[in-house]
Amino acid sequence: MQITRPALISMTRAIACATLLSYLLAAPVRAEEVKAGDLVITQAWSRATPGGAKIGSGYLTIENKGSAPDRLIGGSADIADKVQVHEMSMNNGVMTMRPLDKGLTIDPGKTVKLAPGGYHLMLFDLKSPLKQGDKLPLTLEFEKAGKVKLTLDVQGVGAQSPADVGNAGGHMEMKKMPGGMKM
Ligand SMILES: [Cu+2]
Repeated sequence: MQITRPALISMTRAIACATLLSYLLAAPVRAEEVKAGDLVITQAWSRATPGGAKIGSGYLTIENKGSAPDRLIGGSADIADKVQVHEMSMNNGVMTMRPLDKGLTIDPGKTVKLAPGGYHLMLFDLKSPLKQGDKLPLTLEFEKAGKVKLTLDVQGVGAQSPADVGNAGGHMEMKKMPGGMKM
C-alpha cells in the first residue's frame, strides 16, 4: 500500500488494520501463489499414498497472463525418480491415462487445472510414502517460463481438492529458480 498523504496515515492505517483483520478472520484457506514469468500457479497439492504405493500424483492450477502460449513439459522431485505430465480420460467406460509427450499447453489468457480425473502430475518410484500434512518440494519445467519451484500440500488419501486441507495458512516457500537449477 502506498501512502502519499501524511494526514491520512492514521485513518488509512486503521482501515488497513480492520481490513486485514476481517480478511484474516473470514479468509478460508488461501493457496500460495507462485509467479513465473507470465504464469501464476496456485492450489498445488497432492494426495497421501497408501502403504507401499510407489506412485504419487500432483495437482495444480496454472494461469497464463501473458500473450503467448507456454507448455508444461515435465518436472522433477527429490522424492521421486521421475515426474511426468499425464492426462486421464474415460475410454469406453475405462479410465486410462497417458503421458503428454509434447507437454500441456497453457494458452494466453487461459487457466489450466490439473485435478483428479483429468490432467495431473505423476510421480514415479517414490522413495518414501507421501503423508498427509507433508509439504512436498517439486520443480516444474515449462518451455518458456523454465524451471519453477513449488511445494505440494499433501492431503488425505481420498482428497478430491486442495480445499480438503486440514491446517490452514501454512507459509510455503515457493520461488522461481532464476536461471538453471542449483541443488
Ligand atoms: Cu498418471
